[in-house]
Amino acid sequence: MANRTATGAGKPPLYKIVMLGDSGVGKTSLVARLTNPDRPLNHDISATMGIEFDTQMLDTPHGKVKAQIWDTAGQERFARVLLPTYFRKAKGVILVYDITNAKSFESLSERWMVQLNDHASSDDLAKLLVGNKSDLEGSREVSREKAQQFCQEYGMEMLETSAKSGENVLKSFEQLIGIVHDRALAATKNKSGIQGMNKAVPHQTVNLEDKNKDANAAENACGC
Ligand SMILES: Nc1nc2c(ncn2[C@@H]2O[C@H](COP(=O)(O)OP(=O)(O)OP(=O)(O)O)[C@@H](O)[C@H]2O)c(=O)[nH]1
Ligand SMILES: [Mg+2]
Repeated sequence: MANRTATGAGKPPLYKIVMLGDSGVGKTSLVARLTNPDRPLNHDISATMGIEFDTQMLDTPHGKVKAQIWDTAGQERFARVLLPTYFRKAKGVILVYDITNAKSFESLSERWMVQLNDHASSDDLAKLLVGNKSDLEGSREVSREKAQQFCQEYGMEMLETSAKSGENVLKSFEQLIGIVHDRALAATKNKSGIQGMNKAVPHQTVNLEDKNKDANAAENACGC
């Protein structure tokens, strides 16, 4: 969701991004670390049952933007009915797995990418893969290589994070929102380019028998 012009001065643009992944991978913990960096990780956190969202100002190479981060429920019984709402007007998605839980990684292709393709127009959606719980290296079940293969297959970047230590948490959100913002800027540019062309070439009827007029029209039409 971008409810402001991406290039306009004044209020920063607002984009909706969605956290997806199995229950327990750490989606809520990642959002909590982002929004309250100094608060210690809560191990007794309860499963998300519906939708929670937070907004957070983030820096991108092209200025500040506001992210509206939708933290979703990983548990199937909560997630199923809410999926269309999760994806509605979303501009970016963070796909989260737990590096110590192979099943949570398999779920990405078996479950979450399927849902994403069913409910979202995938071309519009910027995606980032996040392997969370990097502080638990000793219990790792998912290698970086495996995750990188997934990224190549689906065309996205990846980062490993720890909601416990804070490693790469801000970087992940900034990286995704940077892609989202760049796309919005490019779309705005294209739009104004097309409008500019339309202005340069107002509706006109070309008399094909008049060779001079014909040449002028062709010159105008190419926009050069
Ligand atoms: N060691 C470690 N534990 C983590 C990390 N991130 C989350 N946890 C723990 O993992 C458990 C689940 O975290 P949540 O943030 O509730 O997971 P979730 O993905 O939001 O789960 P649902 O809301 O059920 O979809 C909690 O006990 C967290 O404290 C991390 O980076 N490292
Ligand atoms: Mg949660």
